[in-house]
Amino acid sequence: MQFEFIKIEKQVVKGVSLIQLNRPKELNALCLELMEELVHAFKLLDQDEETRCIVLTGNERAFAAGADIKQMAGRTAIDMLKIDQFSKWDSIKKTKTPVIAAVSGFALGGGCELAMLCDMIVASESAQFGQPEIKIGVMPGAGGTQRLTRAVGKALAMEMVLTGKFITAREAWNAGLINRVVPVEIYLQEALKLATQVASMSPIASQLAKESVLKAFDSPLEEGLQFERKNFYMLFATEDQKEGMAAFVEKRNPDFKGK
Ligand code: DAK
Repeated sequence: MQFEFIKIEKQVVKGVSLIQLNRPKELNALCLELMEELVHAFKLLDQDEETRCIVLTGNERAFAAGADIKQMAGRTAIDMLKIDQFSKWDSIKKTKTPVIAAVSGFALGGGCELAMLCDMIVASESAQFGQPEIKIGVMPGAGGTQRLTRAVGKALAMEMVLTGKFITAREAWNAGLINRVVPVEIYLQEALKLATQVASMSPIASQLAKESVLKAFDSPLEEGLQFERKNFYMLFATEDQKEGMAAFVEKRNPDFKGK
């Protein structure tokens, strides 16, 4: 598939593939076509055995300034229902490979929601996060009221959602929304460094660990613990478990094969 609104680079560093949103003039506004491409890209990389971690980025000025307002402006509720954008977001959510967002500049509306859909967020000092949908007469529709609230708590989430206030990378870090704030010159490098670390682990263990952490968001504790236990047991059926533990005993680095 040819991509117009995104770029993909496989194995940008060992085990890591990069997806870059590429509508710079529109601040990477998430038009339908871009979202379609993004769905394909995630599926492609999720099936690629060499890709053990994915980094999703934009550019220095914008990660993404939200869904494309110009494209959405004239739509009716029935149009929205028929287009069913949610299936695209749901498909991206199913990515098993760990995903790190490398965010600089604007991460607004759907852009903030897309970053929150990722498993970790590395931000540049110039990053700004916000859910400004209220200012255009709507509200967040792709997880902004749920994931943001779980990450930063009710007080800040309510203020951001009801006033459209942006928060800086530093504030986002203090609130627990993101993992790192680094100078703008190195935010992508830093995300790739973190991704390399993730990619050096057993990919099966990473996938099941990711799945288990995400389970904590939508299940009662006992159910989550049972889920975790099953995944834990399952890893003892892998060669990577044997390799990882043998490497520890033999005082060498493990060579995980994803088997
Ligand atoms: N959509 C379309 N175009 C956008 C855009 C957007 N969200 N954001 C920026 N642009 C365009 C601008 O129109 C401008 O284009 P030209 O006028 O040059 O043609 C260009 O990008 C540069 O923007 P500005 O000239 O405005 O640049 P400034 O530095 O002055 O301002 C800004 C930057 C980010 C503060 C400003 O552009 C802005 O406020 N943008 C809108 C931010 C926003 O409200 N975002 C939330 C959109 S609503 C759903 C899933 C998700 C969503 C909905 C449904 N489903 C699953 C159903 C999400 C909804 C949203 O995200």
